[in-house]
Amino acid sequence: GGAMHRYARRPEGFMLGAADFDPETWLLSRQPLYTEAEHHRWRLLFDNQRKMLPGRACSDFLKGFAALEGAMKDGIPDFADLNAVLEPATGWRVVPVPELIPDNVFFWHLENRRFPAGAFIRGGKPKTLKVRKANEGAAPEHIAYSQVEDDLFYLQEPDIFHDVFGHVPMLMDPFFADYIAAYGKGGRRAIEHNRLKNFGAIYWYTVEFGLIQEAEGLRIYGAGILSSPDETLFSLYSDSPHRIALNVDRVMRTDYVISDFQDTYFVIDSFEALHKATAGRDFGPIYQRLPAGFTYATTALLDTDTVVSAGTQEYKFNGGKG
Ligand code: HBI
Ligand code: FE
Repeated sequence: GGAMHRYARRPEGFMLGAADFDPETWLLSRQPLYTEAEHHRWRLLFDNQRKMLPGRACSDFLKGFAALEGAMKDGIPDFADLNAVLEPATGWRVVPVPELIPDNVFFWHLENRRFPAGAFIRGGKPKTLKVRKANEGAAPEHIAYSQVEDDLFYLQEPDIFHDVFGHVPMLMDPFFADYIAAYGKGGRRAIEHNRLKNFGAIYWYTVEFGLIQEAEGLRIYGAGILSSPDETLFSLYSDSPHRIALNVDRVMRTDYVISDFQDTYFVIDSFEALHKATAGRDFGPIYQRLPAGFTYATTALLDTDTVVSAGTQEYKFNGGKG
């Protein structure tokens, strides 16, 4: 069927048979055997991104990362090793899927504390490594921001590096673990109300691209940022994007950028507050009032926004991808 066709499309590593894929749950019964080249690609990504974390990732990410690092540093992780650490901490497990899975299946796994992680690793060449080296230790105003297609460090779609390095450390945090499970539960209702796009924007601007204000300064918790060295710098240091205090109702009305740096980042004060703002809240009445689709552009600043820093939008107006 269609699913098997998509599954068979993966070039490397997927030497599994049809019996290893469940079309109901979209789960692979096991991870594929990875080639040495794939393990090498992981180590390249891992060693580079690990150096980006101190002073930039939020304290809860660093705590979760420290607990998991032993299972992640020597190549593509075995999910059994990750789960041996993760499951006792928050009841979550990482489970392998062949690629992007349908929304309803994705939400159902989250609700049941299973994080579906792409079992494949991205391709591409590390061709902007030179630019990245020059950026290391450079003052914020001298950092070169660019996104290059076919770059190993540029995320094309959620692969194992994004899903595991970016998402799993935060699942070690009890409040955040509850937040994502609650998000999965809310997904079903969003689909029933035909407001999935609006609901998806919450995930996008928190789980994927969220910033948090800590006592020491602005820090990152979003997995989309923390699995990208370039956006790690851009999100914290660039003058271009807006940084706005998170307001869930506002976020649900806001468009987002899929394949380049964000034009706006939303900032939270704590994961407890984030959990409170969403969990247990009945979005039904809000959905009734929400227009289908988005009201606000990615670059919008509203009178009602609590602005952390207003951006120049220079990156956007220069055409984005460098
Ligand atoms: N599938 N594997 C995978 N990973 C995701 O992040 C994902 C998905 N399917 C749907 C989906 N995300 C969206 O529903 C959410 O981003 C809102
Ligand atoms: Fe993600």
